[in-house]
Amino acid sequence: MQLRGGRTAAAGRAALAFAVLAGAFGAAPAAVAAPPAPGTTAPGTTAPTAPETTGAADLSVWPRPHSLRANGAPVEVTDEVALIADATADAPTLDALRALLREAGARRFTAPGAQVPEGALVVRVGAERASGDPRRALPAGGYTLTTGAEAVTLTGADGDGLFHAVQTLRQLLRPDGRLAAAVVRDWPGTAVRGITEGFYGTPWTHEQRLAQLDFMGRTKQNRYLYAPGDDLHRQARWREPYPAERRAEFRELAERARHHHVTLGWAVAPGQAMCFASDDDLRALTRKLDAMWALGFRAFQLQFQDVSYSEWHCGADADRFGSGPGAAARAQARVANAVARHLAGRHPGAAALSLMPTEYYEDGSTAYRRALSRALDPGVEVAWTGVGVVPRTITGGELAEARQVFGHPLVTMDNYPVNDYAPGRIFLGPYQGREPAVAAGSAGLLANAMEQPEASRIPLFTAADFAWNPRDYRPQESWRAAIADLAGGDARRLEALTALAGNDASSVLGGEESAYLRPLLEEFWRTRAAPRSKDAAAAAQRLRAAFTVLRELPGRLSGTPLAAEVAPWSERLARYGDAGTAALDMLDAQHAGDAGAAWTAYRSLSGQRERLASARVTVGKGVLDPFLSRARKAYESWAGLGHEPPARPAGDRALHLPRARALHAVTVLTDPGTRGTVEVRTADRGWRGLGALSASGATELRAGGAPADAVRVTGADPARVRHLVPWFADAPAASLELPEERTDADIGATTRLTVTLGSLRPEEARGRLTVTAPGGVEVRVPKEALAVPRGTPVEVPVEVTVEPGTPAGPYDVRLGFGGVTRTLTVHAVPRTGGPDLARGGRAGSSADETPDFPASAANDGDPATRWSSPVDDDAWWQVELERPVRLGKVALHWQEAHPSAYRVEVSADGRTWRTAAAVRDSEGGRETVRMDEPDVRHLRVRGEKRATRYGYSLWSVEAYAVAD
Ligand SMILES: [Ca+2]
Repeated sequence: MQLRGGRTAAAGRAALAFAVLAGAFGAAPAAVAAPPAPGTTAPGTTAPTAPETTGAADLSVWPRPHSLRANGAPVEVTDEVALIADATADAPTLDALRALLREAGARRFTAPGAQVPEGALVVRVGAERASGDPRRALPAGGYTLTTGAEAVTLTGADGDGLFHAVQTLRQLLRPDGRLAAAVVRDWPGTAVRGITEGFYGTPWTHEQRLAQLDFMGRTKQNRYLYAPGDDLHRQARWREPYPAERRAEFRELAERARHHHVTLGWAVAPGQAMCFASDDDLRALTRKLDAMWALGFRAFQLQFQDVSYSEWHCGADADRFGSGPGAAARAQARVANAVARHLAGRHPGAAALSLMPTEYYEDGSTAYRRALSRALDPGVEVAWTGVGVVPRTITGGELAEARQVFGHPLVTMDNYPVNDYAPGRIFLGPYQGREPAVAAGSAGLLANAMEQPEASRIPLFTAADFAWNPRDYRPQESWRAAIADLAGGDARRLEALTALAGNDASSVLGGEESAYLRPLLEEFWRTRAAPRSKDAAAAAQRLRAAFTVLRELPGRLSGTPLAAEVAPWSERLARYGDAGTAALDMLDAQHAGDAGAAWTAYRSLSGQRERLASARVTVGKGVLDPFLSRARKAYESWAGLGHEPPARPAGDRALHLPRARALHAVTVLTDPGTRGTVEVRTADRGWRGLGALSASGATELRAGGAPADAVRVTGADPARVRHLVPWFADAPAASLELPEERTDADIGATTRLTVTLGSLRPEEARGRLTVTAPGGVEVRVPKEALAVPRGTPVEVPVEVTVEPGTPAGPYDVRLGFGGVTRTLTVHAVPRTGGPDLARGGRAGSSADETPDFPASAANDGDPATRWSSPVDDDAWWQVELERPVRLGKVALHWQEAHPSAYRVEVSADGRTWRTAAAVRDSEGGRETVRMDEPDVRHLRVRGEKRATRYGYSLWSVEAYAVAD
């Protein structure tokens, strides 16, 4: 599905060639309308959205059945089993059933016609008895299955249905060998459902294709469209027969497909080497299709994605069809119609032919689409991919519109999880974002697979689940089941696959990357402020376990076919697991005060991150690297690297201070094993030794607070001295940060904010958060002494209450901790209330961008309308209120086009204005501006500077009076 501009011969049209391929599809959408289960209404119309799974919580069947309920005690499979089958079930279905019963303990089967022994389990297999009411009949592929009371009964609408029944029965087999007792009534919600092998890249091997058919049988899929992007025998060299070896493989593939009730489809893209008007070329094409039929293909698709509208491959085409999109459509229709007639005459059992049009992903009606709709025979199906090549969502409305535009049944060829357009990515998230109507309204639904066949099974399993039962589809549950299916019952592999899929889950369809890790990481950081707590230990333990799974990923997957195809991703995740573990070791060592171990882990982490930077594949984007970065920053803060003065470029390793300062401690980080001495220079005694370097590489020496003007390391190779960090005793021991320097606070109410404390010394900072507040303002902070770990900021809640009766205006509150103080300016403002006064006012503006965005749209109460100004820094919007008010609050909702600076002006008469508030550094969005302005009849929002290249745009402006 790659965008491969340089590789196609098409010159005229932008050469978008996508290997998005569909097969031909037999049943019309009406054929999948579900019958009512006994006692319920028709699921297609008013069925409940949840499946009927009464008492069946422990029954796990995928794809999710339309109706499933528990039926009492499990069924023992006896030594001898009487298997009574009519002619509906084919040999592979019965073989699969016998194998399953043997696995459950059956040793022999009662011979046909012989007496059934007393107590033997009876298994009946046959066609559903015709019902008098056709609405109660199962659709094609439907089945019922009853296990319980010493009997197992499988009925099918047809042979496909019985095959599906056996797939369900297999999932009722319990670990103890008994069969869970259940009553199932089930049918496919999409008549044709399956996969496309259509990616550019190394096509799957024959063995991989066979295994994929096994998977498809298990998951009740019934269409495999063969359409590899790199198979020339279905593209430029379509006239040539496949080599004998390939033909033999196809025969075997077709045999396996029949075994699994899968229809094998073949897609051909002849457009780059064909004269559309030529009868000879048409005959060559039908000869090739006959040859593919003989090999066992039963469905065909013609692909014209890469056809040029301005270039023909023979003069006859130009004479016959002309040029342009309509001509291309007529030429394609001629070929498709001839092929469809040939198939109908020669191979009446063939599935309906489908055509992949040149405009397969566009929106709406076009000249090409109209011409194709008119010229194409009614029975030919048209393929599309939704609106967009890889659409985030496909809605029933979009499908209905496309079906109307094309005028033919639509085959939805979904470009998920195909990854050939996204180097370095595998898409392992669940299928999602497609409305159930897309399945029900398509003649077929095919998911385009990735180059990695085994890994593809995670998303393909979920797509099969959706196609089978779209209304009850739950992506996350289906996804977990898909991963479990691939793990095949191995718990360690399941854990590994969950991690692999979890860190490769995002795509155009949505899906959150590393969703399982995010809460672990959040909890880890949240609990770190109290590192010795039980919560912190548990959070760290959980995160370490998750990193261990990542480290062990390649090992845990080894020995599976999956291991090789996902090796680049699993190895990269293993490296992240190593790096994550090093990060945890580092943070642990910090808590333990082990500077040497922390420094060693930091170096190790740095090396691992350098190796991670060079990889070509992407995993855990937005989660794993940010964690490592944050851990790294935490160490650098802990070790003081954030305030390390710059080193001199060469020579001795020394630090000269601009003036003598009281020195609290010195941290020196060197390559481990470096020998040397740390010295400080004092005014009275000159250089004196502070201590020897630690062999660990991390040396932390207390300096006693004596004034020093230089620090150096002697006796060591300067290149091995990595960091030289002084900690001063004449600066505050802690930091105190306010969220903002000022805050509005309602008079008579309490305002809550959070301050952040940090230690600026190589040790814990302890003390009380102190407050000095003026009269009328009460500030509450934690009473107890606070301990702020070295290198770990701690957030502390602060409550500010402005007492009733306090005059409006600014009040300075001083907060102190560890020798540092900060001033918080509390703007006491009167409380506001009552209705939005702007709502009833008359709006005006300096100018409106267009009549579609009038000034009145900013006070119309409609959140979807907005005022927009021309591009002008000084543009303004205003409103005349119904009567004068004492204005207390203006609430603005800016669109993306907002000012970076503006003023709120007020006026009593609309002529003389005064500034009520000036806003600097506006970030747009929703902003509240407080004031206390009497006698306001007119209110104006006046821009000063635009934040974007557009004008200003306001969704709404609200005005509130001061409350009494
Ligand atoms: Ca509005």
